[in-house]
Amino acid sequence: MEIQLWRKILDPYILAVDELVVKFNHIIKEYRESGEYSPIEQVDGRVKKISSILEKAQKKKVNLEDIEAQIEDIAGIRIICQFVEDIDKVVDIIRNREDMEIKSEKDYINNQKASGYRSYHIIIYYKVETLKGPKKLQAEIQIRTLAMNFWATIEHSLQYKYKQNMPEHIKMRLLNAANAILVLDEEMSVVRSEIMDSQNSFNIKANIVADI
Ligand code: 0O2
Repeated sequence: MEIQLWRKILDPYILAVDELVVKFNHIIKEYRESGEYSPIEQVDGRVKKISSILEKAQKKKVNLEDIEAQIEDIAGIRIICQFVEDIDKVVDIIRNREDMEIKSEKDYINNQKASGYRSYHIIIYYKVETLKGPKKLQAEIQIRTLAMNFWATIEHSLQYKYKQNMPEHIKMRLLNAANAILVLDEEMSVVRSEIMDSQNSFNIKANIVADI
């Protein structure tokens, strides 16, 4: 396929990613401006590279004309949270939005992949307006903690380095690291709930003092 044709196909996806990143960043802003804790720490987005789309299409035996329907992550959004509990809140925010229609969800948080990968994936339908009119396309939203993202980033670059031939001892190390990440996220959740408890009791005491 010619590069011009690819540009035409990918242009609405670039728009979708830009819009979605703006919208999620706005959620962070709304929380922070009202003095509330934001369950979203950071948002990132990308349009899949043509070479990666072709590679995935080949792997999944998808014809060129079916690429947009079959490759769900041409548009990709990554939402990073501080704590595991925040992930459920973000999922609820997405479920309640009228501009994002959920197609499917994959819970790799409670069902860790064999590699050790953990993340929550939502495929949405999202409508963009183009010169030719509205276009409904698919986008993948990955939601994970800072710690899960650390693991996935390192593992992804190792996958890239080794392709299909990652040595067994590295796979084992990565699985060990994934377990350590799980423990780290659990520990941080305990710290979080203790901070919340002490903040609540501080607020209650402050209110009592104010009432006197
Ligand atoms: P890239 O380079 O990040 O875009 P399926 O047909 O459902 O079995 P599919 O469509 O790959 O497989 O869906 P899945 O498993 O939900 O994975 C989608 C994306 O999640 C991947 O996109 C990765 O970004 C991420 N992911 C899934 N498994 C792993 C993993 O083991 N390690 C890391 N680091 N990331 C993972 P791409 O296109 O594979 O890669």
